[in-house]
Amino acid sequence: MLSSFFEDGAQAIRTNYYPPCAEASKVLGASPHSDATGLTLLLQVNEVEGLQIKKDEKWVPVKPIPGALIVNIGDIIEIMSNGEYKSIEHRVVVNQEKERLSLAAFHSPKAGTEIGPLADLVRINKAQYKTMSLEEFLRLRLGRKVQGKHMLNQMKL
Ligand SMILES: O=C(O)CCC(=O)C(=O)O
Repeated sequence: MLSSFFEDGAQAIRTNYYPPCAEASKVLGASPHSDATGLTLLLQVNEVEGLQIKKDEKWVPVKPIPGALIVNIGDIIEIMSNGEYKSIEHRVVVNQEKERLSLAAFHSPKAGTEIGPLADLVRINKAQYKTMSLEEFLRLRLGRKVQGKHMLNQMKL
């Protein structure tokens, strides 16, 4: 079962601060990427808009809702679910007048986990992704420029 890989897994928390920018239309706060995690929980702390998700090849803003957590599917869930659940590509735009704060909690499986389509799923459908250790997956990911879903696409068979 998918959840069992995340028992005793790791949680990493990052605070993001985006200062106001006079040239807001010319820059990005965060480049397009999907998270190299299982699930990410994200809080748009001071309720300033900025997060956008890619849907049908268009960037769609995610309006902050006070106190609401956004749940983003990461690449590890896409791979383990053999593509049944897709990781979400997202980016952050900045605001001309207002600063923005967000808090992201990234959840990964325990060390030593094999990252690949779950055995039960590949009995039904052909594996769509390569399998490698979590450590190798993270080494590959961290050694590359963040560029949309590029790294995940390279794991496709
Ligand atoms: O600031 C946000 O809303 C998103 C942050 C993000 O994508 C990240 O920390 O990886």
